[in-house]
Amino acid sequence: TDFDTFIEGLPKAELHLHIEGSLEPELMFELARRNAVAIPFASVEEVRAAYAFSNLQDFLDIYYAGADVLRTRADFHDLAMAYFTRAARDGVVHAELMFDPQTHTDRGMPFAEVIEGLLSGMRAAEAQFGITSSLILSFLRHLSEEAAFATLEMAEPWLDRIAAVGLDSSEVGHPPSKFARVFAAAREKGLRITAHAGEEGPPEYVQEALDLLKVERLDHGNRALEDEALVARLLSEGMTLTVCPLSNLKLCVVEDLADHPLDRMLALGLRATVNSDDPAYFGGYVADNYRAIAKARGLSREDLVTLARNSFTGSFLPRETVARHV
Ligand code: ES4
Ligand code: ZN
Repeated sequence: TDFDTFIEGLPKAELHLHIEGSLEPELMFELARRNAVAIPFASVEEVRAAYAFSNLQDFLDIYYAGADVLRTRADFHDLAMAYFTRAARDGVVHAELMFDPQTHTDRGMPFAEVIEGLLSGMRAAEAQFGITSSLILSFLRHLSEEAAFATLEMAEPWLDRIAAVGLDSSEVGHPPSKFARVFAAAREKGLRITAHAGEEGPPEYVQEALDLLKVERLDHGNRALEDEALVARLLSEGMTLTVCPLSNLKLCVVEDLADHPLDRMLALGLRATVNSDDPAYFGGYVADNYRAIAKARGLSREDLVTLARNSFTGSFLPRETVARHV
């Protein structure tokens, strides 16, 4: 329809995308064969059937298992290129890719292989599709502060090619306060700051992300809406929220997309954006997320333009580059 064409044609930035979460079952099988890695599935259909989650942890267990087929620099290049090829069709002109180095270094992969493969895919995507991109190194919050510090140290030779640090994985029981010192160290190295907060965790975790990690944007942030004073603070700080509608549905953060708070966020004046999170696992890329939420909540074209504009203003691009996009 016209509306779908409008969504796909809107130039947009993707700010919340776990590159490991873009591993489609087809590529998973190809890499399993290429690397002679056994996977517990007989077919692509069987893999897709296993993607039924009742919460974040359910998903994470299968997501970390899937990442085991990634073994070489070429695998990470191919993973990134597969994402960009798909994202180009959705009107993505800039993407800030989160990657989880610990998922790979803990399996014995050198940090260099992971990041050089991603950087090579990012260069190829800029040449082929004109999509610009940057990297967000995400710490796994279920692991220790010490492990996060070790990861930051591994990244040292590539700091000029990493835009920001993030915080992901199992939220409840792993509050931002656990990583306050690591984030302070990252900030001192000139890295930008984001963190997942308020996906499953309480509003207090969002507050900690602001006060202790000094986040410049908030990944998810849904549960911030439970605290009026916190909403007022997010408004006054002009905080960007990277919202992921299909992720929220698949991980049961919302029961139904019809209950999703995205338009409430926009009505409050919050700088919400729409993103795909882990598109291979949650059933859609960024335009699918725009389409699904627009239909479920009756968003107008004006709302979609606002969301796309917010994706640039909330990006870690330099001001003058943002100005060219908005
Ligand atoms: C994630 Cl949806 C989500 N939440 C937290 N951590 C993650 N890692 C990959 N996807
Ligand atoms: Zn996420």
